[in-house]
Amino acid sequence: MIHVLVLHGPNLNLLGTREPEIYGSTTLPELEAQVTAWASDLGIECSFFQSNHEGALIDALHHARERVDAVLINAGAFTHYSYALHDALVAVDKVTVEVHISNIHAREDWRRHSVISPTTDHLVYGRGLRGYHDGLRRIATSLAHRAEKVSYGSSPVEYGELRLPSGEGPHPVAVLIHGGFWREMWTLDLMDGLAVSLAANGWAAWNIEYHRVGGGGGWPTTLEDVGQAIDHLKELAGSHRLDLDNVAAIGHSAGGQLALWSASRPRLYDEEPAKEAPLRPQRIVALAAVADLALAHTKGIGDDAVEGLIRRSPADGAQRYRTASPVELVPLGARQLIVHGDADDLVPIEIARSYAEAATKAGDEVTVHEVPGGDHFEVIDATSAAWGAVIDWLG
Ligand code: CA2
Repeated sequence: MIHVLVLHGPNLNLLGTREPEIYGSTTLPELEAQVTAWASDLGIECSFFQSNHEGALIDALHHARERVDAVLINAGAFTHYSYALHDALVAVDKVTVEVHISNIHAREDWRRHSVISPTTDHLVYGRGLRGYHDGLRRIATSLAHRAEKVSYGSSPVEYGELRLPSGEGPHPVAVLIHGGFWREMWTLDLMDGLAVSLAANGWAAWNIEYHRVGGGGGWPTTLEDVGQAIDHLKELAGSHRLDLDNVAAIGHSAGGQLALWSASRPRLYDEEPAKEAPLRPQRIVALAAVADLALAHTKGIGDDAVEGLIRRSPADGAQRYRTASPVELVPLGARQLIVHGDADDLVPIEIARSYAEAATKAGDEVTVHEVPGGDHFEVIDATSAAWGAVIDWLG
């Protein structure tokens, strides 16, 4: 059993009583009950502490030092200026995930900056209360199987996390590409459960981050990052005994678009610098994927998320779709498994069905696995039957 201290900073005792448009209407005791339930599914036991006083939070951290395995902290407004909390987190030296309910990047300028982030292992923000669940999953998976963080480019977001299976290798490689409608607040932790499961099933899991919209991403940067991250496997193959003849890209939602795209890797624009032969995954798993950008755009999915990615101008809009939308790139020349819940209300299953039909017609070998009653996130739940079907297909 993993023990986690959940710390709530100033004013969070008021949760659910004011500003519901920002923080929701769940009270702190209700949140703690929900967190306890999520934790127990992840094999975690939580203790909770809330204070409006900086020193009391620091004392709680000191006290927890010998008693817990990890810390999940919403430091409230102390986040933005408490160097004392920063130092306490360094001293306690546990796996730590920082969580914020609201999108601190889309509010007052002073909320954008966290002085405790440099000490924490991961930051989750803007996901509402679900952020506490995702933070706990991050803790459970990083304690279950520590990942090696590897940069594939010069920007801080150009990195991936590599987990190797046991055994000598050479290991088949699964590239994991997270979703979140290409937007900045969604990060690679979404795929942590799948990464641990893949490594336990004999795969080297390369879970990648990339520039997202709001943080310098969008066409073509987001696509270039994914290409660069996959090509970086060539640098890692020798030292980590990777089998580059057996690479599968597994993407969820917007990451599904990126995974399908990676099998084709068309030139994005006329002046694109020539690169050595790109590494193209031989197999693709598209989970609840946005496989058709034009159709997704017409349906307005994710609050016009496609518009954010494509940043269309009348002159080059069509060209951008042609280079990025999987349905326009078929045949991809890779074997594909398309997994989609028929109750997905974020990316409707119709997108998967029409894409699979087009890819098959163009000559690709495509297997479709529909998940009865499955929603948008079931397909990235490592304990789901849908994920079991993916592991079987990978073989
Ligand atoms: O988004 C978050 O979770 C925050 O950490 C919450 C902090 C805020 O200072 C951070 O910038 C972001 C404070 C929460 C204030 O909580 C209230 C809750 C209900 C009513 C009034 C305040």
